[in-house]
Amino acid sequence: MRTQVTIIGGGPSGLLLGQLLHGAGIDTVVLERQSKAHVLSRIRAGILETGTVALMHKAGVGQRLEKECFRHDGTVICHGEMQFGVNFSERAGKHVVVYGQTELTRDLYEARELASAKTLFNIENVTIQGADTDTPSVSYEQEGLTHTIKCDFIAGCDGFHGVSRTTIPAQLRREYEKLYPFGWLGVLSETPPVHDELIYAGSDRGFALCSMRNANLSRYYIQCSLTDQPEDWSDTAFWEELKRRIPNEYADRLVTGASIEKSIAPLRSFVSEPMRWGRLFLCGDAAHIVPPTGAKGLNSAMGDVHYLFNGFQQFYQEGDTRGIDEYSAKALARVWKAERFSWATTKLLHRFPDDSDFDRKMQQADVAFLAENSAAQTVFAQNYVGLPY
Ligand code: RFL
Ligand code: PHB
Repeated sequence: MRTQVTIIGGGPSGLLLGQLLHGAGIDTVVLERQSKAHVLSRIRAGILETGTVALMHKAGVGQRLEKECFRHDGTVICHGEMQFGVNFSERAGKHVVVYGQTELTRDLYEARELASAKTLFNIENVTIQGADTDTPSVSYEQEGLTHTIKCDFIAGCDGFHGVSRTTIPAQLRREYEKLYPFGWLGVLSETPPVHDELIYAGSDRGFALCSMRNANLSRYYIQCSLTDQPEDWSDTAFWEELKRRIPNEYADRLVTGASIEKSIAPLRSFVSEPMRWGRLFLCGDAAHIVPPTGAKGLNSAMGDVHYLFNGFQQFYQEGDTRGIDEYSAKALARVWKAERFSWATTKLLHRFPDDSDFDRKMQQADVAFLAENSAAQTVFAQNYVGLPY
């Protein structure tokens, strides 16, 4: 088989890149290790920057999003009983929208099918050959048979645990990592959200986040120990702990119900540089991970897609390699700022087990400063709505 761009990974990065390339008349094959049902059952990000929404429109897949998303002009931040709002529209001139990653992924799969673009599911043992030559290829196994795709370029959109990053020789790669001493326990429930904006809450018992998917679907998170398992937390225990971490005003009106999904995610900051080796380009979680506190994971992945698509388009339409040559540096410049914001917001609101009394006072002073200072709120809002591409 032959294609122009082989895309490894059928998550949001691979699918959006594929759709944009299709629109530009560039042929792709997407290789996905899981089944489509499995990919669509993963509950992940919920907040989209306006840049991400614009990319969905550019790819021609923005109609349902436009109709069903919820516009958020600000968020609530709390510490104990202290709370304040940060208004994104006033401070940064932009808003964000609530639209689940699951829905975005579903829209992209539908569009890919409509376009009759090739996606292979349940494929195994993907390997990349000749990435540093002019004749790269990708091999994979399906139903016991090995197949090879020859191509011009390979987009490694296969997430943190994929094969693309580690195909780059270790001596050419530099990895930066920070592990956090806690995770997030997330619950999805068919209950109305407690508030019409997200609530980011720091407390002496640890962090909590009240988020949502729609008027009758709520997403809540609490900081938990890395040794906890989802089964350790009954629904009742989860709701009780959440209520203890948010101001009484919200705890009193929280509507609880049975969880329909419950999972724990560890928190990690990670960047692998560079994001290119020859004709292999890393994109999204394959190259970088953030703790979810700033809602930057999916949105940073989409930023990469923007730069990579422009590079490929310039190459195929104008024979100009400048875009692909600059891809890694441009994507990393934006990624590191999202890393900084996610790390800073995590530090601002979580309870770190080793924190001294002094560290706790510093954290409280940071939150108080943000509550009182309009310049600090502007900086927060500009980062939250997404830095320009
Ligand atoms: P994905 O979504 O991980 O997609 C990668 C795809 O590649 C496939 N794959 C392979 N396919 C073929 N061969 C291989 N060898 C392969 N190895 C892997 C995988 O099956 C998968 O389908 O990466 P992508 O597209 O870059 O998208 C990034 C986003 O998914 C990610 O940044 C966010 O979801 C991060 N994230 C969150 N971000 C937020 O902004 N808010 C959140 O609340 C939030 N929650 C989360 C998250 C990530 C999580 N992970 C990765 C464990 C919760 C979790 C649990
Ligand atoms: C979510 O709704 O899943 C969500 C929202 C905001 C975040 C993280 C997760 O910062």
